[in-house]
Amino acid sequence: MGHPAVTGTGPYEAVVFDLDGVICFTDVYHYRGWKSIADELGIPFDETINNRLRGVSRMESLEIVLERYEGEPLSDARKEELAATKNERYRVMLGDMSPADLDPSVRTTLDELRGRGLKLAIGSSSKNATFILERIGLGDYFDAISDGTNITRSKPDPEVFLKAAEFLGVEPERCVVVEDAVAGIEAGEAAGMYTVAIGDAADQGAGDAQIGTFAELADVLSRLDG
Ligand code: B16
Ligand code: MG
Repeated sequence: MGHPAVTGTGPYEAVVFDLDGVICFTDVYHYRGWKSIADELGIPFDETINNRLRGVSRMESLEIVLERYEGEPLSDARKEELAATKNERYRVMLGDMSPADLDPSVRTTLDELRGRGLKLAIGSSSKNATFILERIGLGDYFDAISDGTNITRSKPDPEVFLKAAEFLGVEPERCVVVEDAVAGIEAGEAAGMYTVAIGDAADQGAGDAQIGTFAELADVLSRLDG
C-alpha cells in the first residue's frame, strides 16, 4: 500500500518498533519453546511453520502448531496448559538474555532518531515485552509501550499500533512502523502509518520501504524528511 510522496520537513513525529525480530531476536527461543511442545505431541515443526508465528499471539501460535496434530482432541484447558508450558520454557531462555543481546547498531540508531526529536515506542504482540526490554537494558528507554497486555486483537489488526500512537499522543499518520512480520506490516498499513519492513517481511517485499539492517532506518527516515 503506497503513501503519497512526502514533501516538506518533519512529516513524521514518532517511530513505533515491533520488538521480536526488530529490536532483538527472541524468535529462536520461541522456536525452541514451540518445538519442545510439538515434539511432545508428535507434531512436525520446522522453520516454515515458525515463520508463520511471527507477530502472532501466543494462543494463535498454538493453533498454528496444532494444525498438524493428529491425536485425541484437546480441550481448551489443555490448550491453555500447553501455551503456559511453552511460555515457562520461553521465559527461562529469556532469563539468559542481557544487554549484550542488544546489537550496538540498534542502540546507536535509536539514539540518533531520538536526537532528531522523534518519539520512540514499542508495538509488540508479546506479553513478555517489558521483561525482554529489561533484560536487554532498554527497560526505561521508550516513550511508550503497547504490547500483548493492552490489546484484544492481534496483528494484522491495527490495535497494537493505534494504542502506541495514543499512548504517545501522536496522530497515527505521523507515525512510522518498523516490522519483521508481514502481519505486522499489514497492521501498520491498517493503522494508516508509514511501514518499514526488515527481516522476513522485507524478504517478502512487504511495506512502503524495506531495509536490510536496522541502521539503514536512519537513512530511510532522512529521505522521508525531504
Ligand atoms: P508472547 P512481536 C511476537 O512478538 C512474536 O513475534 C510472536 O512469535 C509471539 O507469538 C508473540 O509476540 C506473543 O509473544 O508469547 O511472549 O506473548 O514480534 O510482536 O514483538
Ligand atoms: Mg516481530
